[in-house]
Amino acid sequence: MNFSYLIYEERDEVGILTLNRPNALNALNNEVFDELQSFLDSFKQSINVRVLIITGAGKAFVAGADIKAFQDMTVQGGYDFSEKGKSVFRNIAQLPIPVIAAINGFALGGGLELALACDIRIANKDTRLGLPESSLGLIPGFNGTVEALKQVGLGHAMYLMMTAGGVKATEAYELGLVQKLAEADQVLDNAIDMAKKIAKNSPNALRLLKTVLREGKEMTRTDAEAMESREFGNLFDEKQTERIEGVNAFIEKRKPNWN
Ligand code: CO8
Repeated sequence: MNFSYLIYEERDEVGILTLNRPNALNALNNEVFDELQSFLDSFKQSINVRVLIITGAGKAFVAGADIKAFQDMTVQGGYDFSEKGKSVFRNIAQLPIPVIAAINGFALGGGLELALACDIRIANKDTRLGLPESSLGLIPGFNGTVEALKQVGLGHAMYLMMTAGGVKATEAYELGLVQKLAEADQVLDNAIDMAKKIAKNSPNALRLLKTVLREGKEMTRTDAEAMESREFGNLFDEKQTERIEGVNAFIEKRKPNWN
């Protein structure tokens, strides 16, 4: 597929999707969302990698939604743009393989919201992350309020959105917004190393972990516990070949072969 704003490559079992609009710090506009959705549509139909990494070209991961598009936006246009972004981010979150955000540079506004739609975040230790919408008279619109609340709690979410200036990656790490820090020029390499480590594990278990963790965070504790027991039990169905292979490989002192 030919894209104007995306570059996709595969390195063995790892897919790398790069947002490539560096002159606008990879800001998200309608065209970028359309391309992301087209990519996801074709990717979902023929996933032949185990882990997807999303990163940005140039000095930013993504510096937010395209602010220039807000000048003439209508009420309906704002709502539609918000829903469009959410739909794309939901499709990223629901991919059946792990998705790592390799935050090479600024992850602001919609950029941090994109990172929060991924499963794990690795950030350049020298960059800044934040939700600066209130400085523009806006609030987050791609699930930032919902995701930040879930991931860092009410006080930290208020702090991030009300101060608006963003935080250093080191502070974002302390808040739990990112899971790992890397030297500026090592972010992608670190993400690939992590992806390879993840790719050694059962694809079925990884898919199930996404479901149980993502759905579990929206449930009551009782329901989440029940779902975990149910899914754990289901792994002992005789058709669960990866569970059989994983356990046998351990007992036979060899590496599992998930294929
Ligand atoms: N939108 C459009 N263009 C952008 C954006 C953006 N978000 N960010 C940067 N650019 C452009 C700049 O305008 C500039 O373009 P030009 O060269 O044509 O003037 C180019 O990218 C380079 O940027 P800078 O010269 O500003 O680079 P600096 O290194 O000096 O600064 C910053 C980098 C600090 C990241 C700075 O660019 C900045 O503050 N950017 C805006 C960050 C921001 O406020 N992001 C939040 C946007 S709002 C949002 O994301 C809402 C999401 C929810 C939407 C809901 C739908 C309705």
